[in-house]
Amino acid sequence: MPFSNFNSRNFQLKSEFPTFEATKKAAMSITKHDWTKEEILSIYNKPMMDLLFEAATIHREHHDPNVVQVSTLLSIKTGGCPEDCGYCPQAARYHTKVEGNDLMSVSQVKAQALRAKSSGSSRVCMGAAWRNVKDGPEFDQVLEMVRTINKLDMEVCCTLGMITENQAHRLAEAGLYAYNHNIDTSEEYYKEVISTRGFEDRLQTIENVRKTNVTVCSGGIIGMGETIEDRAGMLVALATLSPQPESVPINALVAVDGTPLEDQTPVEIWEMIRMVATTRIVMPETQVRLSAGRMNMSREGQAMCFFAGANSIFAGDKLLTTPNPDVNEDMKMFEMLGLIPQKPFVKVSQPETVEAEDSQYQTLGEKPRWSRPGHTIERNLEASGKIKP
Ligand code: SAM
Ligand code: DTB
Ligand code: SF4
Repeated sequence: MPFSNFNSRNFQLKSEFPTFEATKKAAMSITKHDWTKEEILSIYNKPMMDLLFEAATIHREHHDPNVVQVSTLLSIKTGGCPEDCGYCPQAARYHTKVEGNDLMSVSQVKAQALRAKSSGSSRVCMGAAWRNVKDGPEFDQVLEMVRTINKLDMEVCCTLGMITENQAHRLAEAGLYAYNHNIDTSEEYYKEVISTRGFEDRLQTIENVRKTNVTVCSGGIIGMGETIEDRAGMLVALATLSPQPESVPINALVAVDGTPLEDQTPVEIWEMIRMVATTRIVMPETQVRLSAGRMNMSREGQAMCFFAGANSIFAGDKLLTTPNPDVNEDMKMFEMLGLIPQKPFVKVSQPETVEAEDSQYQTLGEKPRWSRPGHTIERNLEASGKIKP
């Protein structure tokens, strides 16, 4: 194809895009919270060199570009999840190779956290394959894990599914630093991926976390068959939250055999770079996390993501159930790029831990009515074996 015919994103019409000054002004000092889909799309679709330059400039105004926060994931309760999230290897209904495990013990978690700390992580993120948290002995055990890791002077993050306001307060009291709850994609595309819970429930959980001092970590996944408009829609939903999430993970789908999305074509690194850069521009203060999917990214690709504003990663050779680059490989990459791991509690000070016996919040044994839309998603039904293709 001759270069003169190449205009897949209509790059020739420079006046269609907001000027750099306009983008910068929007992102400077007072964080803009009224982003529209059109504004975000016009940033996402900029010529790559303009996009990179603008994102990197904004990144440098708000962060040290050579510092990257390193977090270690720990799957404290693996597999057997009742939800039908089309991307997830831990959903019980799909035929994946994930082996389910009961909740880990506090001492196992402590040992893993110490290992993570010694390998340079400042944060531990504990994930449970739950739809929502239920009050009872298992939640009490998770609270004890939070207390234990906070006492190791590491940032503690949990991702346990939907939680009530009371549960958020109990986690905060235990010393939780962050709660991860991804909106995953746009509200419109969410219905094509998950039928067992609603987008509004995700927002409600984020709102519940916001009633405490726990910071919010919420992002999503690209490469699930969504359009660029959906990616922009997801960023609108996050960037118009006030305050914006302190951390936004951008995951590239890890297509796992047996899940409904097993055949999705991997996203191009350029799409990841565009998504990271756009996230950086619309949420200048947030920690943008280059999350799942790094196994398919070259060092050069990841370096471009850091240049475009990514300033945190998950380290360790496993995410929750899927592979992630080896710690030594990441260390070499940091060395080569001159990157420094961020110390804990730089952005928000260390929360205090209140012991269980001094708690002000009681177990309420609530039975919250999280929604269950239950609409039909053909590919989810096919993958769960209810309909044979
Ligand atoms: N069960 C809880 C929940 O759904 O909130 C917490 C664990 S869940 C595995 C955490 C997040 O991991 C999901 O919201 C999703 O964004 C991400 N995730 C899960 N499977 C993934 C995959 N195959 N590729 C990329 N990201 C994935
Ligand atoms: C997030 O956004 N990505 C992480 C963390 N938050 C919990 C999880 C990625 C999971 C990838 C699939 C797996 O390993 O099971
Ligand atoms: Fe369950 Fe979370 Fe996986 Fe959905 S993403 S199936 S809720 S573990």
